[in-house]
This record gives sequence, C-alpha cells and structure tokens, in this order.
Amino acid sequence: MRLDVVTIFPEYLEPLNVSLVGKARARGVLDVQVHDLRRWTYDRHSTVDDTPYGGGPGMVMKPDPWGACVDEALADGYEAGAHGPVMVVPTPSGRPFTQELAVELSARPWLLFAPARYEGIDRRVMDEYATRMPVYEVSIGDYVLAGGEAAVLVITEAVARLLPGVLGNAESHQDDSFAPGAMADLLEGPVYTKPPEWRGRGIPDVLLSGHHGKIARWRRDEAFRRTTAHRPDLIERSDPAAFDKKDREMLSILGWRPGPDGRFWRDPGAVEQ
Ligand code: 6GU
Repeated sequence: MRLDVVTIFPEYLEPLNVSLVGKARARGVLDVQVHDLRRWTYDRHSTVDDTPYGGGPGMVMKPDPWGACVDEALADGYEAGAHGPVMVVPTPSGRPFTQELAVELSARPWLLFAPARYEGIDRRVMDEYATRMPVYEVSIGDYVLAGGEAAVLVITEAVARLLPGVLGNAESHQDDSFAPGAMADLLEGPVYTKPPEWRGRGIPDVLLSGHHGKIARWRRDEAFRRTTAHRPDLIERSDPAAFDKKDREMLSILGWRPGPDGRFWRDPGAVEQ
C-alpha cells in the first residue's frame, strides 16, 4: 500500500517509523511518502494560509500550495506504479472514522492524507480532487484537535494492522472489539497473565479451570458488563437475534429488558454493575 501525507509539520509524522507501521515500511508492505506543504509555496514567508472570505475567526489553508503538492505526489505515485488513490481529509467535520471504514481503506492500494491546520482547507481543493478520486473527510472523535496530523497517525495504525502480513498470529484481529461480526460488537472484558497472585490480587478461578466452555461464557459475561458500563449504545443498537439464552440472562442481571421491537433497553439508573 502506498501512503502519501501532505503536511506543514513533517516531523509530526515521525512515529510512522516506529512499531507496527515502521516494521510494515521496513518490510516493504507500506510505501510512505511525507511531503512538506511549504515546499510548494513561492513567497518569502512560505505562506500556506489566509483570512476567510466572509470574515470570521481563524485562517483558511490556501488552495494553491495544496494543488501543486498533491498533483506532484499523485504524479510521483503513478510513476512508482501506484493506482486507485483515495484522498483522506482528517477534519472534525468529517464522518466518523470506524473499524468498518478502516477495513474499507485497508482494501485500497493508495491513500493520500491531507491533514489541515487552522480552520480547514479551501473547499475547492476537495471539490477538485473529488472529480478524480474518492475523497473521504473523516473525524476520529467528538473533540477538536489543533490539526489533522494526529488523526493521520491514528487512521494509519488502524489501517496498517489490517494489511496482510502485518500482524502476527498472536495479535490476530479476528476478535477485536468492533471487528465486524466477531464478538457481536461488545467491548472486550478484562485480561490477566502471570503471576497468579500480584499484590494480594488473584485471578478469577474460571480462567485457571481449563474448562474452555466456561471460560468463553465468562468472557462474554464480562464483555456485557463492560459494554453496559462504557458503551450501552452498542447493546441498544444490537440485533437481538445475536443474543442466546445465557446472553439474555446476563443482560437481565445487568438491568436490560427487551422492548416491543425485541431490542434491549435499560433505565440507566436501574441496577448496580
Ligand atoms: Cl480528523 N482533525 C481535527 N483537527 N480535529 C479532530 C479530528 C480531526 N477528529 C476529531 N477531532
């Protein structure tokens, strides 16, 4: 997979040399090219922003440097044999970045990231490239960052670990929380390793029982507990057909009741966890 990142802070992308993404680069699974947007400015101050038309606070990124830089990155990529680019524009006004979108992006051969600083990039840049390739504007959560570079790191890590040959078997992503279908969109419960006692704290007996059926049941019950505490919305929107008799018992203990449409709902003040 080819990744291009256009930024005014190339150093911010240094973490792409480390850990999982760094190894994928070293192995040739990922070809990452970081471009310093200021190299495509031609005034004394390397200006990349200007005041917004219509007035208002903040600054807007000028279209000229973006157009020149992106055109060159695209030409370079095509020359290197890449094809099928997608432009990814991290912005708090984008659509939510989800595991589903990570899976979709991981199937594309070429991602070009355009992270903005300031109040955003002149709209005509996205409109222009949308005539040549899919353009995805994505947000990584309901908070505001100073720029999209951190989001590029987040999205790249989520996508890279899905590429064939990047994760070892031991780190397989089959049962990730949010892996489509896997644990029916429940959060994963607690995990333990050696030693069997630490600071007077033991391990739940069931995990030492060797009884795989009971262990699987316990893990699922703990997943319901954790999901109820942290993400009740995931249970509210699950298809109730995904829940067996034991699931329903646990949901009942946690204060969930089937509604008229079969979906579960819960009075938030209902039951202790
Ligand atoms: Cl992708 N960019 C910025 N600047 N802020 C964000 C974001 C992205 N996602 C959430 N907040």
